[in-house]
Amino acid sequence: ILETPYLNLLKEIMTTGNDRSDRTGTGTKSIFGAQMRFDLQAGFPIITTKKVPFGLIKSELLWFLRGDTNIRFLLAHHNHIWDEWAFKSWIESSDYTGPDMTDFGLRSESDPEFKQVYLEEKKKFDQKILNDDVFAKKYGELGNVYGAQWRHWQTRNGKFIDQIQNVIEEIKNNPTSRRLIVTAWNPEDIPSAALPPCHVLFQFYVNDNRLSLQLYQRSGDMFLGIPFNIASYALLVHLIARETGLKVGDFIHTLGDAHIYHNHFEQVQELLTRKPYDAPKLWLNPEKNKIMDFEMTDIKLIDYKHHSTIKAPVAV
Ligand code: UFP
Repeated sequence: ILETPYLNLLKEIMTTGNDRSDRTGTGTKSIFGAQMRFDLQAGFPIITTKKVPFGLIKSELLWFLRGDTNIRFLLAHHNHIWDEWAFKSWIESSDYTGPDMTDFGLRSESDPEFKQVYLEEKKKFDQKILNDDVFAKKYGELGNVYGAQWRHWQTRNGKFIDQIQNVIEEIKNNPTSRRLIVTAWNPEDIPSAALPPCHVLFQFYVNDNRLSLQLYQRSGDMFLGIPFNIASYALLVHLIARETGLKVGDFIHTLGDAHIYHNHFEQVQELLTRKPYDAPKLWLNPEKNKIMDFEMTDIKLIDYKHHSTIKAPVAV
């Protein structure tokens, strides 16, 4: 069963994790330094013991790979995972004249009346991003997030580095290289980043015509974030393998602080009572060979059998 390393790591953290306070004030059980390995030949490692929304994973990864840092593309694909960051800069701007939205995240959790007002404002914001070019340019932009660091990392002399293009070239021309690295961690940008990159750096390795990838993730929310991250990077390996003419190898997921939030304990226990299904297979449109040509409909999961969704609060 492909997801066994994930289930085992959940168990390990529940039984041996350190009780720790954290930035969000929620509290976690956490361990430092953990690794999961998934053989991508054996299937696609999306978690089956709960439903993981693969559509959101696809559109987010395509967005990163386009070097896009504006939420408009995501909204056009009904993906709202990055909205709050853009919305925050809008409500803090002098152009915003609507109701007070200070601390909208926390307040909408504890105050149902405020939540309605917030959802209304958020909807208006999303519509405006989609329909108004000037507004989208000004307030849909997230700045130096993954797409920017991967595809147009700015250098001291004002030039740009396309790490993805470079690594693809290197994989093709110099497959035994030990320098096949893409980094999202740009120390210069960290102080101003709303959320410093969680997936910090990844490295490729080619052996026997198979492409493997190891990711270093500094911080992992084991219940909510990690199932997304696993599927996203597994998909990335498949896409880069397609463009470089290789088969897929392993995805190795290395974690710094691997944690389970206190308010996810019950959900984790529930998940661990479930029997995993066989992993699905990934289908990529055989007519496409370049990552930039892939669209949503060119990527599909075949036979994704899964248990039902388990809801859990997001720590912000
Ligand atoms: N987190 C993930 N995966 C991600 C992502 C965030 O697990 O892709 F963007 C979680 C990890 C942590 C929180 O619980 O979000 C980020 O908080 P911090 O910056 O304090 O580590």
